[in-house]
Amino acid sequence: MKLVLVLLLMAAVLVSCTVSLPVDCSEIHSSSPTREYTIYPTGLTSAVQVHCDMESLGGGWTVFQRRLDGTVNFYRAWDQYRSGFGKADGEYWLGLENIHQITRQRRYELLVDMEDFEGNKVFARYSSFFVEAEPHGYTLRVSGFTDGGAGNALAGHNGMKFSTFDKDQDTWPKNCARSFLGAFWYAACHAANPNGVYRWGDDTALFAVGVEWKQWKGHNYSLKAISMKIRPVQ
Ligand SMILES: [Ca+2]
Repeated sequence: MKLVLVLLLMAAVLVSCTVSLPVDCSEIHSSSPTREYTIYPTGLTSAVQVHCDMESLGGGWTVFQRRLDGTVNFYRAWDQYRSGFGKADGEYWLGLENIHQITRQRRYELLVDMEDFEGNKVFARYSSFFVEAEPHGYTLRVSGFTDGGAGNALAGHNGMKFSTFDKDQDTWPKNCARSFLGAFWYAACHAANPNGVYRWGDDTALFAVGVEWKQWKGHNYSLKAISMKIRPVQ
């Protein structure tokens, strides 16, 4: 009898722990600092480290893409973009499956923060962001643009499937990922190339291969920093 009670108590504790596991950064206490946290997109066995932005526009943002110093190679294959790579305290990609699993649960908004090498900072905000399941090519659904000075570089990427150099799902006869040295929801091909080559500002040697947001700095300026982050819509 005593053993049964102990087991029941343990089960209750386990259930309450499971219930309180954060799915994303919005479920981590709002007074917590901006840093790395563990989230659980699909329950107990799905732990993954992310950078939580607890400051921008009220905080609670889960960063799924981050460039800041060129230390991580982003020219990677499909499997890597599917499952994620890099480190949560530096440059990283959270992974398409995680992004899909998080955004399928509730309605999310997207914030894209960026900075050039002169210290200027702008952003683009979208009131709706969703990534479809893998059988649908992890198609991007983004809308409801608000301009924070960056311009709307994602307009032409809405409705596109994700492409890597070894998985061409773009709408161009050639391979966008190979030609522009990144991986993204390419069309034919891009106005935003956040996973392109980190190349320290102005560079015209190779066309449109840098970390770019065309509507702000054009196709030959590679940004110093960019981060893409999501938060449930209240
Ligand atoms: Ca193609």
